[in-house]
Amino acid sequence: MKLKTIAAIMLLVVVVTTSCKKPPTSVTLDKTTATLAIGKTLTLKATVLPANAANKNVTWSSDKSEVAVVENGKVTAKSRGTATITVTTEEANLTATCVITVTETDGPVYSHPAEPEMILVQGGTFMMGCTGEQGSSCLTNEEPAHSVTVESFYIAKFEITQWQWDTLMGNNPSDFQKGRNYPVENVTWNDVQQFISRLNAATNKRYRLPTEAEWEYAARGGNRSQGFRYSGSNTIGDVAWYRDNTPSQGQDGYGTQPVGTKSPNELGIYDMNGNVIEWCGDLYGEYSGDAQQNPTGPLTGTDRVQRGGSWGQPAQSCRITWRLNKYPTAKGNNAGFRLVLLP
Ligand SMILES: [Ca+2]
Repeated sequence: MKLKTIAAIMLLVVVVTTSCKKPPTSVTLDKTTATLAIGKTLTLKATVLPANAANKNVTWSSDKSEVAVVENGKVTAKSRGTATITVTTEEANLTATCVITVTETDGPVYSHPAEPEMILVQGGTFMMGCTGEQGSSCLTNEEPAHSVTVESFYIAKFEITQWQWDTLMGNNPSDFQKGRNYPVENVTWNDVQQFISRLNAATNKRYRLPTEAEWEYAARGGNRSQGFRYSGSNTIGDVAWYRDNTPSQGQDGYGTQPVGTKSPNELGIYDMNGNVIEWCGDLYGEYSGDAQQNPTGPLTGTDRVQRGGSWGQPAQSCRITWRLNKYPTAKGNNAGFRLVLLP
């Protein structure tokens, strides 16, 4: 009788203990988005509930191991791009994810995958417009050269890509849809303002188009300028996709090229000349010879400025001082943009 009682109590204890072991009901990660420079690591923390779950074991995976790998929650950035890290509970198969944006270098803290990688351009004073390295190529709207001072700013290392546009806007207006790292094109100046509004709402930052002066200062290499005719070189083919090195219509490779596939300029900025011509924020106007501080263009007018030339244009139009004016409703498969952010 006594033994039977002990056995019954032991059985009860086993039953009670077993019934306390619950399956996981949720898993969460301490981060849902993160940005990492190549080679850097980040350890994600997974929380499995309830606290007394019988089995809290989890497994980790990356959907793009070429971009980021994960082992026991430790994420290592491998190459530029975006990867989704997923944690899965061993029991019940619950999941949580974190989107990792991998950048080439450290810079501002990015919180949205559509945010471009930025390069700091230290402020300074330069001669804007037709200066000596342009020889006799200048048109009248590049004259007179005049002294301009700009504050420090960040500028996107690359033209905004089709993937960045699609991630934020949910569409891809581009004519040349050949891959995620091709620049977005076929966007009007007004379309770009919508992209910027949405990006600023999502990030609580103040991205905008570069002023024409910021664009030219950055194209010239800022305070590291070596005085090149094109952005980063006197040999255009080293730094730019333009008419003479872009395959003809009907051939493979006609149109835009992936961003960042030519050499960068003195500041590490790519494709300032060629690939897509780039919208600037300013209204278009004639230059004056007066020295200016942080100019933002004329107060009145109709057209907006485009800079840098494109894959379809000759070397003459892919010089750092060449200017074009377009209606803000104009678009074409040679025109895109990059963004600026103040520190
Ligand atoms: Ca360009």
